[in-house]
Amino acid sequence: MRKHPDHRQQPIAVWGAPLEAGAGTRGCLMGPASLRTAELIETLETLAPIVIDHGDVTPAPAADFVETPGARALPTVAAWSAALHEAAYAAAKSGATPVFLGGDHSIAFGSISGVARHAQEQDRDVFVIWLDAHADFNTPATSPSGNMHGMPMAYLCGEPGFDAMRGVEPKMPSTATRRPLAPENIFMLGLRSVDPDERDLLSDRGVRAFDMRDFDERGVASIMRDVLEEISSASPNPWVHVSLDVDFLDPDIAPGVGTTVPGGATFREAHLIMEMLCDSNLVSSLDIVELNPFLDKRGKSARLLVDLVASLFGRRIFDRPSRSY
Ligand SMILES: [Mn+2]
Repeated sequence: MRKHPDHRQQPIAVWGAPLEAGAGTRGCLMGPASLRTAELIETLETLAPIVIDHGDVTPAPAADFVETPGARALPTVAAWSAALHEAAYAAAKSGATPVFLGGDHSIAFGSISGVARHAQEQDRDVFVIWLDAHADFNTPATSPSGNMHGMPMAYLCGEPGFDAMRGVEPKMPSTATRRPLAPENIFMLGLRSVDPDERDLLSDRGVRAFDMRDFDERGVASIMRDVLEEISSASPNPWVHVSLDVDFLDPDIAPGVGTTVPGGATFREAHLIMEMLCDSNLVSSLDIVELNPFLDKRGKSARLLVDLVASLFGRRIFDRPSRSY
C-alpha cells in the first residue's frame, strides 16, 4: 500500500541564485527568471499552504575571497556561497522547505552547507539525493576544466583544495571536526559522465552511485526503493536534500543545459523518482540547477522542471494538466 502523506503542511521558501560563474557556458544567470516565468511559484502555491518567494540572493563581496589555481572564478562562487549559506540556514531554521533556483550547480556549495548547518544543530543526519549526469566530485587538483560547478560535492565532503572557500560557513558548528556531508550519505542517480580521477574518488569515499546502466538493468523504482529504505533505516529523523541538475534528464526532453549528455532519464523515470520522493515524505530541501534558458527551446525545459517539482511536492498523476512539450 503506497503512503500518501499530506505535504500541504509546511511552508516553502524559494530563493533564486542567478550564478553562472561556476559553469563553462554562460546563461544560467537567467535560470531563476525562466523558472518563475514557467509559473513555478504559482504551481507551488497550489501544493503548499504558504510559498514565500524571497527573490534572488544578493552575493557577498567577491573581494573577500582569494583566487585559487585550478578553481575558475572561485571568489565569485565563494561570494554567492556565503550568501546562499546564510539564506539556506535561515530558511531551514524557520521550519520551511528551502527551494533554490539556480544558477549553475556551484550554488550547492552554499545551499547544502547552509541546510546541513541547521540539520547538524538539530542532530539530524544529512543525506543528499543527487540527480545529475555528473558526480561534481572534482577538486581544484583533479578538475580537467577548473569549472566549479563540477566541485561542490568534493567540497561538502571535506576534500582538500578549498581553503579559500572555508570562510563561506564561518558558523558551521562542526567544520573543524566534521564535514558538512558524509560521502556515504550521498546517493547519486543518473551518472553517465564521470572523470577518471573523480570515479576513483567516488568509490574510495563510499559515495553511492547509480549510473544509467543501473536504470536500464534495475529500473528506477527498485533503485529508489532501496535508497529511501536505506535512508529511513539509517536515521530516525534524516534531513534529505535533493539536488536536481537539468542534465540528469535526457537532452531530447530537456535541451536547456550547457552540459548535455545523451542517454539521460526519461520523462517517466524522472516523474516516478519525484513521485516516490513525495510518497516517502522525507524531502527537506531542494536545488534546481543548470537551467540555461539561452539554450532552451521555447521554455520546454523550464516547464518540464516545474512539472517535476510539482510531482515532488504532491501533484498526483490525475491532477496533472494536459500539456505538450
Ligand atoms: Mn551538476
